Amino acid sequence: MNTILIVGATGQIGSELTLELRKRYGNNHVVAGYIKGAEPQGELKESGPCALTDVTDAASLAAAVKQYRVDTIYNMAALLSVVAESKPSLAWKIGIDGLWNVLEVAREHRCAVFTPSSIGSFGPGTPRVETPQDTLQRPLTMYGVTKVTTELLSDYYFHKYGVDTRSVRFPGIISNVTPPGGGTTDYAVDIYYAAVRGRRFACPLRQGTFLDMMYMPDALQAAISLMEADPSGLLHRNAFNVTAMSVAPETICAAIQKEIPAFEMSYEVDPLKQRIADSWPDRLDDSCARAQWGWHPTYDLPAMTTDMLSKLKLKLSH
Ligand code: VAH
Repeated sequence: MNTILIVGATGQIGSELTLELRKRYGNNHVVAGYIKGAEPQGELKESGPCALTDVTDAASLAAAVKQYRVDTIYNMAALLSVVAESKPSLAWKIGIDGLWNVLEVAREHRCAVFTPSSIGSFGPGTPRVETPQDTLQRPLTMYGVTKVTTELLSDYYFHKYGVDTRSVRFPGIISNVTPPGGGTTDYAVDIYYAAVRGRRFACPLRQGTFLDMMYMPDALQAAISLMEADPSGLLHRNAFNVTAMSVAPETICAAIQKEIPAFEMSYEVDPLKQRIADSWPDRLDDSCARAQWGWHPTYDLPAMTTDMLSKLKLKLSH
């Protein structure tokens, strides 16, 4: 077996994905790609090889692929939805010019490529409940525009050049390890930190704002399972709907209060986050992922809440 390169290995998903892949494939088979100013630290740095790979610099990608005989690239470099609205040009540069570089290197060096899409690839015209695998995608955000383009460009490289590209539409991802990185769904992480710190939480999304969410262990499992799947069963490739739960601020709050009855929440709506969230679906239909490569989540809201609270209590105690 050759080697896996994670581009953006110090990001919210990339940092945990790198460690999980090292556990499964062996430390020396998984290279943590990073950019200047975001060097790997601690276990990420000590546990395996690291390489300077800027997704906007094709030569740095090609050098790492050649040096480590990479045959699979997880391209995790992106600006998230809220940040991308303030830096649309940079979001396109990283998300699409960067993807072009990754796909070209993959074409030349025969690498498989995973590049996540998102529920952000849908827009207000998309059916909100049981959102189909194949449906209208007219997002209103630059983040969404980069994600629809990611899906189309990744499919193009598969059909035209045979590059083994695969992708999922991630929902909001909740982690007890890495802090959120400037997204619309960041509140679903911040609320747990507030609860463990004994603080009242001011929620930036309105009551009744349902969004798909997933606990990080399930997100890692989804990416790795898809990349390990038998390609002959993949009728879709870029990108599979995947979800674990559909939650709103009040349902997360109620789940937390079952374990911390004193926890309180108020609402201080952030207009930009609310506008973005209102353009995204309430609940995806992920039956194609379940049928074509055996996707199934492990954590529902109660299980995630119990694990988040216990892990954060430990983390914040020292
Ligand atoms: C965001 N957490 O809010 C990311 C994610 C589906 C949400 O893409 O931008």
